[in-house]
Amino acid sequence: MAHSDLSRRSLLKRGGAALAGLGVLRLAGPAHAFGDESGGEVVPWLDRPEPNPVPEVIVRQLDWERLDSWLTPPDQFFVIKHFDEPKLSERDWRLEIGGLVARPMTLSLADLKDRARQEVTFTLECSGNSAFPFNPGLVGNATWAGAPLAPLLEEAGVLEAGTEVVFWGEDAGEQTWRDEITISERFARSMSLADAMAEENLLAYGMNGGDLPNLHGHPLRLIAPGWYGVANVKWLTRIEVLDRRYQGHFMARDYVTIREEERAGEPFWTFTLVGRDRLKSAPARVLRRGGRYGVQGAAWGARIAGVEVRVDDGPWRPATLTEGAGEEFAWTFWTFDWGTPGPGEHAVTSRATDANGNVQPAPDDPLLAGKQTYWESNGQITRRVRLA
Ligand SMILES: Nc1nc2c(c(=O)[nH]1)N[C@H]1C(S)=C(S)[C@@H](COP(=O)(O)O)O[C@H]1N2
Ligand SMILES: [Mo]
Repeated sequence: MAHSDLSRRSLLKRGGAALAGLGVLRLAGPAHAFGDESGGEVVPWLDRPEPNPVPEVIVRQLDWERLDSWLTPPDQFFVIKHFDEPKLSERDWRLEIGGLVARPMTLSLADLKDRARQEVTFTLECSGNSAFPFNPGLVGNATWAGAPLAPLLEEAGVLEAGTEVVFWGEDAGEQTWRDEITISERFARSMSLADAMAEENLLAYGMNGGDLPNLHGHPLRLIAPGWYGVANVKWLTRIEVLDRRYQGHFMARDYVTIREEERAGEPFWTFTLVGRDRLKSAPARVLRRGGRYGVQGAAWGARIAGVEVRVDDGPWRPATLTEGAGEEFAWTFWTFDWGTPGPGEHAVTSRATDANGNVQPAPDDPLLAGKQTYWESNGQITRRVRLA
């Protein structure tokens, strides 16, 4: 028996999503990404990113001071890879859909491109972004194009026992478990069947109007809007339906948030999967135009209702939302009129509020202060600048 109620619901919703997708397609361009606050001279931050100690994992990062287009060009889009990247030939590559399905499938890239094409503009953030002084730029925004995942799972006919969907990459590397087992493990992540069936999930072969570049998962990756980067499996070759959680390295060891909480006056430790995006913002750069200063930045991780900026220990003052305001999955750019502050060194902090009234936490918020692992570091970001 198939999950027919899930199927019907996602069929109903899909038509609307496809239309909405057309509405959000924008062309990359340096023009007015931040409204009419654009232009002027960048005043560099005093705090410079530290040298990247893991260049084989963090291959590329966003340079905030150069941020001038709402869609991030692929050659400026951050790259994270845990293993050597595979080079897959489009001709020989196949996607398998198997496990607890009535009709296992093998699809070529042409098969996928023959299906209805759907687009979504989604800001991808690595959950480790800004956790260290060397990685402030693990975030980018792109319009992804591909075949929606839900109809494929419907066609494969997920059996009643199927509850979890695993996405396998072709890349693999050595992992040691319990100090005793050393094996070659493929990159893989899973999510619940209900999460996998979300109408916005894509088997993506396109990025910003072009093909998916190799470092971003060519020829096919999962795009799961609203989920941290790690869920968006690159170099996808197999989708498998299981009747239990998948517990590979990137589900059960890495990308697990360990947090100390206090319950009844006692320390209490929790271990949770790094899953959905968290509300976040960052000041991108300070601009001087004539004698006036402005701060530009971005906010993402939820539908953004507002952004405020604080200079030094001053009051929080509202910024103006510009490009992307109202988007569900893409970042919103904002701009803050700083006026004519005096010369000297200043600290600039931003905080975002989402459509449900949640506020981006301060770094000393208990939720963040008790966190022992570095993933999901969505605390407010402070940058320092010296004005002439
Ligand atoms: N197959 C595979 N998929 C992967 C990864 C990987 O190492 N291998 N890294 C994940 C992580 S942790 C992130 S943050 C994103 C980064 O996507 P990008 O390199 O396209 O920006 O890819 C995810 N998908
Ligand atoms: Mo990541």
